[in-house]
Amino acid sequence: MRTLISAFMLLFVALPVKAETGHDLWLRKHSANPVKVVCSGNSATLSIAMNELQQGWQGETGASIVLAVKPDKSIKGDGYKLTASGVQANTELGILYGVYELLRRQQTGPPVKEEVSNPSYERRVLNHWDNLDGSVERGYAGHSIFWRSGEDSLAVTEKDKALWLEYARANASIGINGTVLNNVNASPKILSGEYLMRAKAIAEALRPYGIRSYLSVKFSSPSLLGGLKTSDPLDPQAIQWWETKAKEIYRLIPDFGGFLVKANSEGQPGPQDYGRTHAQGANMLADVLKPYGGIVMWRAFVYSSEDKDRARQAYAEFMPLDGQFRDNVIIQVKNGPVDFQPREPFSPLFGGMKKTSVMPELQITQEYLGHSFQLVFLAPMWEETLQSDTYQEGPGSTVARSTNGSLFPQKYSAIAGVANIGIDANWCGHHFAQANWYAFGRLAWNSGLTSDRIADEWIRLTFSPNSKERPDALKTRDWQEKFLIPVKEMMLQSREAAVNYMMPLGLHHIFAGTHHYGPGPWYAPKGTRPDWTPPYYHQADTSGIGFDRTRSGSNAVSQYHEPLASQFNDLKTCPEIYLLWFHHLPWTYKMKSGRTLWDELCYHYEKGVVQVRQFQKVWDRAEPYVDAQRFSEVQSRLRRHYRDAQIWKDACLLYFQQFSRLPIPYDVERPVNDLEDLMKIDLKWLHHN
Ligand code: GCW
Repeated sequence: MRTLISAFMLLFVALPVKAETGHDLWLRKHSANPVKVVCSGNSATLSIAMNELQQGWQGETGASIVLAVKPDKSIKGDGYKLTASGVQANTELGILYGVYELLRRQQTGPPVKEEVSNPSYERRVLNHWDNLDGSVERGYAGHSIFWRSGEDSLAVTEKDKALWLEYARANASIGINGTVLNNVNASPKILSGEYLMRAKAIAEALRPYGIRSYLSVKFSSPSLLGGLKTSDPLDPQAIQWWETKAKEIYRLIPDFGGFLVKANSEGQPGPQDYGRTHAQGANMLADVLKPYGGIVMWRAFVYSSEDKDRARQAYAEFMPLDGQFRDNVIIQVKNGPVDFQPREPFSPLFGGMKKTSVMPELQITQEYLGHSFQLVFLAPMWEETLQSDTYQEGPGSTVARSTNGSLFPQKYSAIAGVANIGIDANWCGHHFAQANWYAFGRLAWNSGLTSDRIADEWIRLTFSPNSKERPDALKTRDWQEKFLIPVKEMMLQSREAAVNYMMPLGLHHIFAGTHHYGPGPWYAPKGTRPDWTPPYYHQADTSGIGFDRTRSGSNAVSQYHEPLASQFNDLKTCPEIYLLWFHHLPWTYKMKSGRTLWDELCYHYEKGVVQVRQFQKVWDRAEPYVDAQRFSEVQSRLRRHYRDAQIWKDACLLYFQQFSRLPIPYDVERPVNDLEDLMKIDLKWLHHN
């Protein structure tokens, strides 16, 4: 008998977990228990809500759930109330969000009490940097899900529609309610009749899930597409061109959200080409969209090669315009003052403007954080930004509160994330990159969520064993101890690990070439704009390293409110994580640890590499709990991740050592690559990617 039992148990343990491509994201199918759903209305959105409950109910068999669209003062916007009997909301979309939360709770705990959940930001928008030929700028998960090249580029197929529905469902399940369908480096063609027809088809697929469509527009479209002599925002004909265009768009897409504009930035046209300000340009478009309830998300990502500090420029240019923007304009600001680096202090434009709505732009796609080759969970980075105190209205004026309408009345509040989505089977290239899409949605809904909670939910939803396939034990303690806890810990450490092996202690933008993947602190080909080369940012020489942004340097510190300005300015109080962002220091500068700056740098690079090596072990140990396909795909990427972390460390230490002229501490592992070789391959990184 005993042999029989052990043979039987062996069978269970050896049973392979069914291969998964990752396409189901955090919405993997589970066999549902029967449930009775009573709903107070009838619409496409409510049908989805009912259907989701019936397909996914994990609660008590035969339970009865009431979905009630009924006003309640404690519920705001598309928020919802969960009660013992079901979901209540002011809007149908609120019901749908409540249903997704209910189902999520059934899989992840904690149990549902009577509770209200309201969104932190009213507009929770993905930005797709998708080009009309199907390529995706800074996309690492295959081609666009919206656009393609070739003869059938504009035909809307059943396959397209099915994919857009899946995309809409995934977004709605985490509260995302808007999407910009094309790249901010916009082609004027997006506003042509044929492309608008395709946008209409996409908008129709997304609508029942509560996702509004938006478009990025090129400011010079009246001339480029309309053949007008000028696109001057004050020119009556140019204005009329936009008015006619808006009318056409709203006829096709009645709930169209509005425009996203990258103007006078990195070669894009803008109002300044006609001697007008950002406010004049944005307001013209805002007036055009106003009758339809549309908004303009106007980006503040501007910098010119003339200024000696790129980090100061967006603030310098936009602050004088505070108060001049219409109430349906929102200034869209990247989380840091430079450009989505592994770590930046928050942009001083948060907490700067008081009479203008400002929205954060986060980058979900890992342009500067290892593309889809490296496992980097970004929630800790976003949490760091959103919880940073701007001191705009005294202590407690976090970036989140200074942008979500809590500190000043704003007609609209919004947050954007640059999408990491493509047509790869698993949507995001790396299975763990799905967690970043998930985290963006969850934080946009509730900016107070912790990274720990988000990771916990995501792992349970994405990897928890299906009870039909695995014995119960694997679902509970064993699974939690051997899978959930170590994998979560790996995710939570992964961003700091990336900072360590790429750019510790406030270093930034030391990537090779234009691909922003591998290291290139040396990269400065003749004729390249200095602000597009790493030496501009690290300023390393024999006297030391770092960018002096103190009062005696570029004075970028003065753009922050007190006490931050003085804190960043003063070496004694500047947090070491931002040290070389704000200060240029000698190699022998003494750190809080008692080590020299040079030694401390070496230890950070070393630590990052060791952390990734450890991630490999965590994952290998997790093998029994993951299906073979996802296991081996992640395993193989972690191998590359480790090799590339090693390259980062060797490249940076050997390059900077030429200036520090100091030995690498002997308890740090020796570099295994030669600097000369690494410098030769820097451009080839491009071909790897
Ligand atoms: O980070 C930089 C990217 C560009 C991008 C730009 C922007 C869409 O390297 O590819 O262009 O930012 O945000 O506009």
